[in-house]
Amino acid sequence: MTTTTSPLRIALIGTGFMGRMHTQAWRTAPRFFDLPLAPEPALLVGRRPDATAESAARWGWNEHSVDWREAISRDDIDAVDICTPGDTHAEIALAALAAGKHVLCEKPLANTVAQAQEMTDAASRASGIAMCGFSYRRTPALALARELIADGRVGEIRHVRAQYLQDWLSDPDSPHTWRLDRDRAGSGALGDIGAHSIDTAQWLTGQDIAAVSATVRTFVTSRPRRSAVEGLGGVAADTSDRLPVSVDDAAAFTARFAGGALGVFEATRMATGRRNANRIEINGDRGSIAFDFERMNELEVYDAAADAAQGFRRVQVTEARHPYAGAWWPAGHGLGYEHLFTHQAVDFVRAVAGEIPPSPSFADALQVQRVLAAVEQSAAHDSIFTPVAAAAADPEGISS
Ligand code: SOE
Repeated sequence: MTTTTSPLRIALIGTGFMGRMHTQAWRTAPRFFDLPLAPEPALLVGRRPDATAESAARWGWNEHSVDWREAISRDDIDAVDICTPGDTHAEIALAALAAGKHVLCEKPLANTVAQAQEMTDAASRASGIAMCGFSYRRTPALALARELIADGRVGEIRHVRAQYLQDWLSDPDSPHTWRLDRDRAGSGALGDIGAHSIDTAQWLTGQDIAAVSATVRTFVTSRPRRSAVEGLGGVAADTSDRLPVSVDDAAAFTARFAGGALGVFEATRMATGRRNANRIEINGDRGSIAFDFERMNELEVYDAAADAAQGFRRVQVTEARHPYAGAWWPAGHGLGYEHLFTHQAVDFVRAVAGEIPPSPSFADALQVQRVLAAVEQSAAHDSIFTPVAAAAADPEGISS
């Protein structure tokens, strides 16, 4: 293993799910991969002093703060890792890039196309690198799928079928969170998980989505205030103290890809029984690939030139020659969700060192943001809905 003394001093902003996940990634990456720089967990930034101090101590950060500007103003910070809600991404990233820091920003890049554009413009002028955290790009099976598609193994792509299904909001009394507030999160299932599908689809196919036709639904329009539900001592209290939900619970859209493929997308947090089913299937004229994150170590591959009776083959993507897998366990001993973030940290460090380009770049993430905006715009006009009764009564109207 290469030993290096050159540090990459990280400031991580945000102590929620993603802050915890990125922490483990920074700590694990140099222990399993040869890296050109040594990531150092230098500064953890949170909002609440006591909780931030406790997290910093528990997770092994050298210092902590409740002011993200400290991460920007200090000369002994090289990279800023943004794990906060979407409404703060632009301000923090713009300040960090202007100060010459490298930036890793959680997805979706921003809450609006205008913010994402400003961030992308700033990244193109900056001395540091800028990367967005679409973590599923670092799933070995999806990275293998990308290699197969680039090698022409599925041929000309005709269909992209992507579903991202979760169910953590299916109970109407599950508490309100910032993810249900449009001002903070930008959108709902669409931006939170649909954005992953959009990024994965464009990255796998090498084709941008050029047009969409969409619909979105909010099934539960208010949810109990978290503090009211938890009550004193964790006892369920008052579910009648409710806050409005201002984002979508589910989104569905069809898409035309620039290269001619037809896409069908669905993102929901209300699919009972589906915990984190991030699925994608791609069909081309020479074959297909299919993936479901609930079986993340497997890729289904179909080769149309082989005997059709063989059907799809299930490839265990755990061989040393598969992307990322060689750094871990013997073949057949699978990886988990956290490994995506370790791989992301590895690739970020390599990008900082100039070994590989940052992927996804802010420009890639801006393209995702444009698709999100197009979906919302289409849904607002309900453009795919042709009333069945009206069409039957006016067949001329259908063909015109
Ligand atoms: C919540 O829906 C969430 O944590 C997303 O925000 C992540 O991006 C996804 O990987 C898992 O689900």
